[in-house]
Amino acid sequence: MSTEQPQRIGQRDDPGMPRFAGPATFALLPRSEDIEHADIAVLGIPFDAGTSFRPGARFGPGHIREASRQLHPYHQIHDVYPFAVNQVADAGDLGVTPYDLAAAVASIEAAADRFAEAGTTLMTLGGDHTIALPLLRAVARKHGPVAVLHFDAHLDTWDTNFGAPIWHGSPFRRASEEGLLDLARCQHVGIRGGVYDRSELDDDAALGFQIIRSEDYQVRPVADIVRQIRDRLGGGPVYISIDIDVLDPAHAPGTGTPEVAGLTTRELFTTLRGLAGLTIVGADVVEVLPAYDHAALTGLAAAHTAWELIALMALTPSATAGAEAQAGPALPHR
Ligand SMILES: [Mn+2]
Repeated sequence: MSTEQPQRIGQRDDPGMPRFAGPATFALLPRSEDIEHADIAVLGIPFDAGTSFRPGARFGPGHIREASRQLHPYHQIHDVYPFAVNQVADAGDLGVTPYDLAAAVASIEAAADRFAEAGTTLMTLGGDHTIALPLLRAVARKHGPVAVLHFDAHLDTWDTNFGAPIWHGSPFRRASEEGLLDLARCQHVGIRGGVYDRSELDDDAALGFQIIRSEDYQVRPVADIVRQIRDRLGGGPVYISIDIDVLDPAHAPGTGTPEVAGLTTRELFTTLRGLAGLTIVGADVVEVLPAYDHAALTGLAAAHTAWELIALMALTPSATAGAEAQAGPALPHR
């Protein structure tokens, strides 16, 4: 255990600039070029060429950043200052071609490799769900096969669509086939709608996933669901992928393939808050479409979801946790 902790640079602290003004980095955190090293980088991937229904997730990262201005430094449920435990920075958007899906996926994978080599964990803002595949390739290259905790209305273990093997409905099938996943430890949460045939559920199980349906939240206590998830994930590395359409359209209307009868933001957050202590090696929040959003509901849900994930990363055993997790914020904030 090291006793010397580097000084973290936290959220913007300018008494002359209210939080609703000025450039919207994620949570008003420093840009990655303004710091020496990021333990966690918030990276936007404005890519939606893999979408099957409504397009527009390419505009998700900017929308989520705008909605993240009200994020504060202290997490009152976990009693932790996430930006003091880890140096978190906004790495901006990754420039990827909108015209060549294979090239885009390759450049996402290469970028994710660079972050992994630098010892930076990615908190990615999508973008459509296709991006989970190249992100998982990089994570598995570093950590070996990982558990995926996948919040979504849909399985996303489908095969091809219009003959295309890589699209936003297939990332976890491809990841499973490529050996990126620990097949005994993957978990869907919030599944409903969008199944063509019962055989898809058999395929999904063979690909390594267990299902907790949206319906479960109506009939089971959340604490019981959390226990099941923790039992499934065990102690190894976990990648958390959150399709914002896991939420009911009442809570997240701005998304590509909305499905009714979904989770509330409170159910999602209570579930996430039950996951302290997992070894989280990467995460994404995807499928935010500002063009279909109202009153920034979806942007707010996504921004705060990303913050919940960053808070969980502060409680990851391998983080530079311990004393500093309970200490005050590294810098003044407002
Ligand atoms: Mn999805």
